[in-house]
Amino acid sequence: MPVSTSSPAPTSSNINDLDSLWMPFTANRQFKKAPRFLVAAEGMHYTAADGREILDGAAGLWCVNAGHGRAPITRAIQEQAARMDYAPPFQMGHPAAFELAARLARLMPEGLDHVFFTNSGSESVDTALKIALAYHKARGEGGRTRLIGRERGYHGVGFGGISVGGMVANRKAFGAQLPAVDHLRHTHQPDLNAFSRGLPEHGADLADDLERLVALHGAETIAACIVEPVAGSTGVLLPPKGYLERLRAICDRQGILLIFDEVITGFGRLGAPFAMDAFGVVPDLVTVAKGLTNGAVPMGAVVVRDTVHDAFMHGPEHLIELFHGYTYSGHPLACAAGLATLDVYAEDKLFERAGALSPGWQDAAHALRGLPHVIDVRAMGLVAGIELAPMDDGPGKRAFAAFLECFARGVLVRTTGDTIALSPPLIIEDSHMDRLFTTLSDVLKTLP
Ligand code: PXG
Repeated sequence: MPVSTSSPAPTSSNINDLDSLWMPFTANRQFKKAPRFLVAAEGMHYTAADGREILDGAAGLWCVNAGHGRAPITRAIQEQAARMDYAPPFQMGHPAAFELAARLARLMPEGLDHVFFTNSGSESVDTALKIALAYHKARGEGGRTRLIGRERGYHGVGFGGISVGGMVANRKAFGAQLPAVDHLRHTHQPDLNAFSRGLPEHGADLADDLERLVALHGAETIAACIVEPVAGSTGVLLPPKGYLERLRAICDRQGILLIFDEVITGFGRLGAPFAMDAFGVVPDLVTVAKGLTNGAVPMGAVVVRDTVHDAFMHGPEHLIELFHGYTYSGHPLACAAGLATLDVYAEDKLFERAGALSPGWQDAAHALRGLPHVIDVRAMGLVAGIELAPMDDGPGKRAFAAFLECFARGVLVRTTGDTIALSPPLIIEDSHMDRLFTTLSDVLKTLP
C-alpha cells in the first residue's frame, strides 16, 4: 500500500517552545537565542527553515553516505512499517535481520562472519567490549578484564565508550567509570607530521605503548584494545604509516583482541568499503553504525571473527550463550533501511566512487594550506580535517565561528575543537566540491 509522504514540513514559525528539548552535545542557551533549523533534505542538500538550500559537507553527522532522501531506502522503510512494524529479537527472528547480517558479513574481510545488532555506535562499542570480556571468560582466561583505549579516541557516550575513550570533556564530569582501563598515547604529532599528504610518516612506534601496558599490567589481564583506524571526532587523525600493523602484531603476540571502531570510517568514507580494506589490517571485532542505514533509521552492529563467536557456542544448547541484547536489536525498519542502503551503495558503486574522487578531494583540501589560521590539513578518502590555530581567549571558538559563517553562506560543516571536519555524502560532484572549498576558503579569510 503506498504511504503518503505529503504531510507538511514543520517550519520555524510553528516551533514556539524551544525550552523543553535538552539538545545533545549542544550549547543549549546559545543555540536557543539564535536557532538553526533544518526542515527537509534531498541529495547533497538540506533545506533550512527559511527556505535556503544548505550544501551538506558533513553527511549529516558522518552518516548519510548515499545522500539524502534516497527513494529505495525510503520505500523499503515505508513498506516494512506497513508489513510488520516490530518483532521481538529474543528467541524469535524475522527474515530481514538474518538477511542483513549475512549481507554485512559478506562485505567484511574473510573470517569476520558474525553480526550482533545494536541501535547506535555507542551501543556497538559497549557490546564489543562485553563480547571481548565474555570471550576470554568462556575460554577459561577470565583474568583478562582490562580494556585498552587511546587518548583522543571517541567511542560514543556509554560508560564503556567514555571509559576507553580519550576525550577529556566526555569523561571528566562522569565519575569513576569502568575500572581496569588504560590508554595508549594518541598519534597526533603536528610538529612532525603537519600537512602530510596521505598517512603521516612519524609515529608507528606509538603502537609500542601497548607493549608498555602489557609490561605494566601483564598480558594475562588484558582483554582487548580498541581504536578508531582514523580518529574522526577528535579531528580526523590519520594513523601513522605502519601503526595499525604494529598494533595488530602486538595483539596477536599477547592474545589481546583488537577492536576497530569503524562507526565513521565504515561504508566508503575512506575510499574503500572499510578502513580494514584501506589499511589492510583486520581486527577481531568491528563496530559499525551511521552509514549502515544511511542514517535513515538508527542502527549499529558489531561484526565478530568466527573464532571469537565460536568460543561461545559450547555447552548445553538450551542455554543462552551471551546475556546481552536490546529490545530494538535488528529492528525491522532498521533492517529494511540497511538492506536498501547496501543495495544503493552497490548499485551506485559509491565506495569505488569515493576512492576515485579522493585524489581531487585531497588536492582541494591541501590547497587550503597558506590561508589564514590553517595550521594543518589531513585528508583521505572523502574526509578532511582542517585544523585552525586556536584563538587566545578560548579553544574551539575560531572553528565554531567558521561553522556559523559557513552555515550563513549555505554550507554545513562540522567542527571539533579547532578542526573543521568535512565528510560529504559520497555522491558529491565537482560542482559541490568547488562550492564547499570556495566557501570555506572565503570564510577563513573573514575570521577574526
Ligand atoms: N564510535 C565512533 C568512532 C563515533 O564516531 C560513536 C562511536 C558513537 O555513535 P553514536 O551512534 O552512539 O553517536 C561515534 C559517533 C562529531 C560526532 O562531531 C561524531 C559522532 C557523534 C557525535 C558527534 O564528530 N560519532
